[in-house]
Amino acid sequence: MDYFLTEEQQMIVDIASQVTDERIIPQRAELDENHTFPREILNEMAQADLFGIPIPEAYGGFGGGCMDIVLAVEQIGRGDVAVGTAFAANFLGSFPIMLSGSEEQKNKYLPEVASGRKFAAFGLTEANAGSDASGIQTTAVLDGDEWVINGTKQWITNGGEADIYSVVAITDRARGPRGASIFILEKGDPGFTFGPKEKKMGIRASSTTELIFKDCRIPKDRIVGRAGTGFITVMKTLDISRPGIASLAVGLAQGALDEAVPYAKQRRQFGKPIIAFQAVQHLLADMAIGIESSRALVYATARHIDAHPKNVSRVSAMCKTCATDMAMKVTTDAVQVMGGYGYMCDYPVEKMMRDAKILQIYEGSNQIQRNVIGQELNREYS
Ligand code: COS
Repeated sequence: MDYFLTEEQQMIVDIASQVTDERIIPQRAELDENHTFPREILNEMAQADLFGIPIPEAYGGFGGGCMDIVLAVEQIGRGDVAVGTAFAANFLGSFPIMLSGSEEQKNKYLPEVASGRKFAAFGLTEANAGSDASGIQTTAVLDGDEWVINGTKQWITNGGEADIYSVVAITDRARGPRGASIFILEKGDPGFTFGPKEKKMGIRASSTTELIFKDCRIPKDRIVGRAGTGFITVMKTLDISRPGIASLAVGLAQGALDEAVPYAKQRRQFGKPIIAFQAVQHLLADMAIGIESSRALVYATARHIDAHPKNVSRVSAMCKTCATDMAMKVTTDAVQVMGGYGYMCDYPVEKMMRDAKILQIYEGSNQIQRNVIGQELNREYS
């Protein structure tokens, strides 16, 4: 389908697609098997200027919008959701600085991310605060000219690999969500260490660790925005980041269809290729319908966010939920089309099915997304 991309957008697609076909797809099985962080590939993506996509031009980026991000991320996701996750987490970690950071913070950190010299990450989740994001326990206390941070963040993408971390901590517990603040942590800050790499069902090449803060002292000016505004910045960050997860899902599902159709054409049973059987054709047709409808929604959402960046929670939640549920179904059906071969690690679809699951969970479970949508509907029709 023609989505009327601009010349620049088509260029983003072409560059991301080339990295995917030439570098990611040939290596993805090995990266997954060995749980290897794809630093080399990410460095190449940085050299191709993909890291600068959403960073404003004033800070060394391309000044692109949500639509530009989803186009790049979709292509990377077509190759490997683990690489796509490691890539997109740089934007998740940078959005708080872009949205609420000081001029000094933007000048110091954003050019490093845009060039890919430094990787970024986002630290919100804790052992007892996942969906209940405002229930975090990590604290930050001002002591003279320094903040002292204590607590542990869990399941942080790019943990240990990133250099710059946007971390959420409580500065005033009595104020609930209005008592949370965001801080910029740098790898190497005293009292800041990492847990071991988690072993995961899927996206094994991406790094997931704890961030551990024990009397970690950072300069006073590392707070992002005013104290107490952190939760709102977190919510705004997730609103603009979730379409990226949706586009990973669209890419992943496209990758699964790209495996399933050629297989169905060459696999012969009962004297003919299995694609000649209507049962298989219908599975493939439903996969194609799901992918194209999700892609259309993701692009429409991204364009809406670029045109109207305020109050985008509902559209963002809708596209994340729709596309990631679709990707789970499409990758499961790709395994079904390929039968016993699909279940074997020799073919990529079993990995795709494992990778799909996290998309329904991270950056807000799809149940939380439905809450956000439902609550807005409740307000709209009151
Ligand atoms: N944009 C701006 N402000 C927002 C917002 C948004 N999208 N969503 C909520 N807020 C504001 C609210 O208006 C409220 O402000 P006031 O204090 O002025 O009333 C404040 O934030 C708290 O909102 P709410 O009461 O809805 O917060 P809850 O604690 O009930 O949180 C949700 C509910 C669902 C919003 C939240 O817990 C959530 O998104 N959870 C999922 C978190 C997540 O994605 N985790 C995964 C992270 S991995 S990267």
